[in-house]
Amino acid sequence: MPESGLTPELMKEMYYVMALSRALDDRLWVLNRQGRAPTVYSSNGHEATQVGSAFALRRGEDWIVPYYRDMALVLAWGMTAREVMLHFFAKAEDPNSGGRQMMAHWGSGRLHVLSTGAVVATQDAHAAGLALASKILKDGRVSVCYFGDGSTSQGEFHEALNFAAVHKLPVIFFNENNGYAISVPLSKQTVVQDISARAAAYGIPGIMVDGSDPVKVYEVTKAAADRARRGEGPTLIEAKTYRFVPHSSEDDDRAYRSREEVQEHKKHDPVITFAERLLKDKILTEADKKAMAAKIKQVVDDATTYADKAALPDPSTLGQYVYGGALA
Ligand SMILES: Cc1ncc(C[n+]2csc(CCOP(=O)(O)OP(=O)(O)O)c2C)c(N)n1
Repeated sequence: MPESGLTPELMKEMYYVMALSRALDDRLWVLNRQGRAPTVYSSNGHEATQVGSAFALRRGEDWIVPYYRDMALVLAWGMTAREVMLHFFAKAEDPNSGGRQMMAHWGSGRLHVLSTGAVVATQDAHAAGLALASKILKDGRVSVCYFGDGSTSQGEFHEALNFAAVHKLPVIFFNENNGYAISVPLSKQTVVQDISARAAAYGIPGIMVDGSDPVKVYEVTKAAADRARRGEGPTLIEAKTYRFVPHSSEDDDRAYRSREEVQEHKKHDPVITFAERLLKDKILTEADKKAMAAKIKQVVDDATTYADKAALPDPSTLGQYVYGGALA
């Protein structure tokens, strides 16, 4: 067992969440193409990055500040498949926003998921603010915000890192670097190709990690969370990852990246490679894997049927939750 405390049981659970997220994601694309679900934003390809980091934190107790790419993250954090589907169908029972927010804009008071802002990088400043509150309240919580590589060109990214570093706030800035901001490659965003290098400008650690390996992601996140809880301040983590599908269901990625490039990355598909590793290490058996796949199919079917049949928000409630009235 690694020093970080990652047990075989937890690794199995990690794999289950990664595979569940992928299956839900696949279903969402089908529903979208059938005209039944609006826009899909995928965590497809980012599962190891998101699940590995979530498992290293106090799930449901610390704060996460996600962005639209983070379905596997919120599933690992405790959101159910039904809740995810209710959100994508914009139903009244959706715990994220009661069907009011854009698709994949997560939020849960119950689980300590800060409501997602659609303007990229604003979540970095929100996370610094949450961490300032934790420091004042001495509640021992760490705030972790997640964001793409493109968003680091925004001023808020730099402002948040600087403020958090100056005040030694218990926050982790977690970059999911998939090399693109929709059609814009990282090389057109910045000449510095490693986002983690930017940490030096703010005097905080910048850690780069292979985002296709959930165990490595777990370990660096755990170290950053321990450092934050010791009062030593923020860490910038950069997980190198890749999205296997277009930016969203409204995008056609054939316009800006070759099929060969996508296929090359798929050789390191984290859902497949992690299963292979667990089988090789005898943490998972073929029978376990088969049983998990059957359970996942049943969970995804149940979530789809449940959300499909659920009621739409009552138009008379339109003004609720705009400036107050916490959701679940
Ligand atoms: C300030 C701002 N500019 C533009 C947009 C439109 N937009 C939404 S997602 C996105 C791409 C962001 O890419 P990146 O941060 O790399 O994350 P990824 O989607 O690749 O995970 C853009 C430009 C926005 N939401 N906010």
